[in-house]
Amino acid sequence: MAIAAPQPMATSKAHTTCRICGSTDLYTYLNLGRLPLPNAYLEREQLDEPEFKEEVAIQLCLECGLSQLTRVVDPGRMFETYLYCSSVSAPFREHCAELASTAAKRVHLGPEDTVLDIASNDGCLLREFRRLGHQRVLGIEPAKNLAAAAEDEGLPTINAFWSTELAGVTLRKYKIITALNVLGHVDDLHDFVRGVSFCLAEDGVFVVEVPYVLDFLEQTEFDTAYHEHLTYFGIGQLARLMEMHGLEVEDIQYFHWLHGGTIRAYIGHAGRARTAVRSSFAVVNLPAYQKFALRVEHNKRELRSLLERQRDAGRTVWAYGASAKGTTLLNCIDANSSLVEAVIDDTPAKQGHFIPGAHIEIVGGIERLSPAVDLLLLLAWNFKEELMAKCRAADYHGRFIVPVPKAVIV
Ligand code: JHZ
Repeated sequence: MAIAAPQPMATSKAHTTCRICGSTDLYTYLNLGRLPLPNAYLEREQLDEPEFKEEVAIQLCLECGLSQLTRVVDPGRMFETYLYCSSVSAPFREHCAELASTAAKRVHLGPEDTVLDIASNDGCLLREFRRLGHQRVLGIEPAKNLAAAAEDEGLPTINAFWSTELAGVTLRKYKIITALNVLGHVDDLHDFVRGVSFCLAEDGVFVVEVPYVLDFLEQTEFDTAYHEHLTYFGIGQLARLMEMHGLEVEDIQYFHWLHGGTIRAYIGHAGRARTAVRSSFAVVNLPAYQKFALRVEHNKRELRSLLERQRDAGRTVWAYGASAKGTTLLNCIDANSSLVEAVIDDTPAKQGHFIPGAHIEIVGGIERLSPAVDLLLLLAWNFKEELMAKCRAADYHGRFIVPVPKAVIV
């Protein structure tokens, strides 16, 4: 099922108020410069064409402590075709299986109940609800290619961006609504959450997962800053957003290994839970943000010089995992194929394309890993155990460069 896309906005616009509390008291603490869109992988014929680039800078709300980008790129441009397939990563598939069973038990999901997944990607999570025997599932996914792939698999998917307006169209109450790695991508958070509040059954649960801003700062995960990630959440900011729409964070879980540190919130209609996580006033500690920015600059320089040393010593460096954060990382250190010759990625749709800005080719999956490679830069460092195990199984005897929290060879 397809629904008309929202009116396209100008290519990008400045964001000058806090996305949650509306304050104009904002302080920019990180500026990574003008970067290309992280998932806009290029065809060979596009390599000579000018590329769209925009500033990636993060500002802190001095009122409520929210971190957000200074500029918003047109979402149609970023998400209507999307090559990132959640199902490629085995650890993420397992995570979805656990989430489905935990959420189903929490609300005693019955055969008549429907599960709604917002930004359902290729159906990675809904597939797990089906496996548990819950037939009634519905995905909302703005990328045409991903919505079509899920539909082909028999997972009903509306090809649209989530909004209060869409919530009115779908006109149902859902016992479980899930939103994994999407809240941070949304410009109008209030519209998004209002729509959820409208569609959530009285005894239902809204399960949200977002990368955790504390890990972003403490682990210097600057590469996870890119145009898609408009907002960087802490628990207080998430709780405050929900409270503004009659919802309440009932429980929080933390997954240290997922995307560099992820929080999962179980949210219900306000007043239901015996204990709830309340938002509190943020203590904004500016020096901590300033030190983070200094560490970012230092780590970028260190990684660049580490790669230069390998090149000068005649060693061959490839990368593994054409992740969105890989695009940020490579562009932040001005890398091209003279520093990193090629990238491997097991996502068929990414293979044969080139990394935006850096123009390094994604040559294929793990089977393409050449025996001549001395070092592999892990651009998906969040899956380092999985990737290293795959390389060993493929008889790789070289070493690995882990770029975050600081560049090391292991
Ligand atoms: P991965 C994505 O970011 C995109 P990315 C998005 N914007 C978001 O919010 C975050 O996730 C949270 C490949 N791979 O998951 C698959 C293999 O080839 O770290 C991916 O291309 N083989 C929605 O893109 C990439 O690595 C494997 O065995 O930074 C991983 O990208 C595994 C495990 C991964 O997210």
